[in-house]
Amino acid sequence: MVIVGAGFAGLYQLHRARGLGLDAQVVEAGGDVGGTWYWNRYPGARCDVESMEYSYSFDEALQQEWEWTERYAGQPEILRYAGHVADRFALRDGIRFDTRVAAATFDEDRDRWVVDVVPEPGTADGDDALPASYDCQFLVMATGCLSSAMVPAIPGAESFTGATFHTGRWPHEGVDLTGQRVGVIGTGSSGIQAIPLIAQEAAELTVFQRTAAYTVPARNGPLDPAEAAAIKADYAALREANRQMPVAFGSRIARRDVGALAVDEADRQAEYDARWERGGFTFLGSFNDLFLDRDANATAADYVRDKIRTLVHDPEVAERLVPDQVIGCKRLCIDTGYYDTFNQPHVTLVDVTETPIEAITPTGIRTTAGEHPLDVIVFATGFDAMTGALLRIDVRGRGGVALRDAWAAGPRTYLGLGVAGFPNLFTVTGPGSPSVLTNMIVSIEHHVEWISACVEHLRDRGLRTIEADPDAQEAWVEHVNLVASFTLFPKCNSWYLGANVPGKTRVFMPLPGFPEYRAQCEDVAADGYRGFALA
Ligand code: N01
Repeated sequence: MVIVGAGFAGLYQLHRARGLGLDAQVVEAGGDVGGTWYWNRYPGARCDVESMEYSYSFDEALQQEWEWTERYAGQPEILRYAGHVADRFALRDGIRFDTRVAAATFDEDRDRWVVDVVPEPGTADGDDALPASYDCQFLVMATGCLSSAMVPAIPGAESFTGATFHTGRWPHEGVDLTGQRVGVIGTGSSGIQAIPLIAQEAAELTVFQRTAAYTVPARNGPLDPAEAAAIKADYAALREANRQMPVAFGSRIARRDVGALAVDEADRQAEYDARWERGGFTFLGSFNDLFLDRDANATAADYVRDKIRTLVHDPEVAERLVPDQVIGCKRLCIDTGYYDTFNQPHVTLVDVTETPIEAITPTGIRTTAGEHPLDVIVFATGFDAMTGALLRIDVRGRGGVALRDAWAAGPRTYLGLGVAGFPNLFTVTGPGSPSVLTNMIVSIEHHVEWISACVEHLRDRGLRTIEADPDAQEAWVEHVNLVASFTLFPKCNSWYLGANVPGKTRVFMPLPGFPEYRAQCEDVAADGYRGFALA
């Protein structure tokens, strides 16, 4: 088995593959394990799922021994955790670092994949003794949903004489922004986490905002040891309760099972107040129809808009920060001190919808309203999500068909796990599975366990290949679209739809609802892998 990526998906897949006695090799572009947490080292990078829930559940001793220090773990701590897992399960010798998978070709005569690798640009040229390609029966794409960083094509970018950084490719040694004039483009989760900390260092900070985002306070702080101990006393119960949640986390603060408009104004306000004070995603669990009903959703959106007007002192700046789309349609952001940052005299907000960016010049960014002189530009402009990392690899299935061509009109998978015409290729948290709408580690564990059981099933029966049936795949794509159409998710230009990448076909990629999905996957497996051809 070749596994592409040594993030949380690749690490666990390697562990399970070895448990099955497979000869498994991970190929990783980064210099160490950790995936998204290896690359995203920007100031303030922190998980938006609480640390006691954003961690592996597959090993009781592991979850008992690891001690998280904060309610929401920061990037360095999560990276340490990934390293600990790699060491504890002796995984490092199965991982080839600083190496990128360039191509993967299915050899139909032998029913095997040939995986070509190249040294990651910017790293040492690689060890000549190591193979330039791997030959394998199973290919697992553990490539991550948000790993293909996107820098917008802005005219003149190459002329800028200062430094530029993307949040998702932040230098390991850090960046000293003290006394610098810094411009940040982008106000999604990454920008919203980085901006308050960049403001602490920079002499001047200019934030270029295209779409105002909704953000709620994280209320991060030290993890209460008593709370951690109580969870550890029956960790399995919390894990299973989370698997019953549509988003696979947050079961400790249950969603209120009533519609937002079924209660009176005072009750509604009290619910939002309580969850705003508690902090985090539970805000969107205030009522059971916030993702389903526009009017219900508007009550939550209005609540946050009012908060922004209270928190930001300058009314004009506040209005620019007030979002107008459905709340939760783009992923809700979780912040520490974001709105207060705009009360500081050295911080300027530029709305690039009102005054679009015309060009990057040698000395700054020029909008239609004038030039903003800058020493540093930070791109917090996100990722070619869900398909970007897969399609960057030249994957060719039966008949030499390229995955890029098969997905020209948007990604098509069966269960988000298999692709018709690409036998024995598995996608971990692929498009068409709940993935980014859930706690990623829960989804990763589920997929890795499903894939591992599937491989065992084939081996036990002397079978060589498994391949999604084209009809089952089409029915699955329709199912995902149908489920999404009942929600408010497709109602705005989000990266869930690919709307942030110019020219990308707009298809809603993740499937809302983890428990139903999990049941469907189990049912498919129990029914002899219904919808797959086994040979
Ligand atoms: O990326 P984004 P991100 N000119 O795509 C703007 C996860 N994550 O890295 O909205 C000007 O959300 C773009 O504007 P618009 C999480 O799942 C989690 O912040 O497209 N602006 C937007 O404001 C998250 O959702 C955590 O109009 C341009 C921003 O750049 C996902 O990663 C932390 C532009 C991109 O926002 C991605 O988050 C960080 C242009 N040409 C990330 N192009 C936590 O766990 C883009 N933008 C907390």
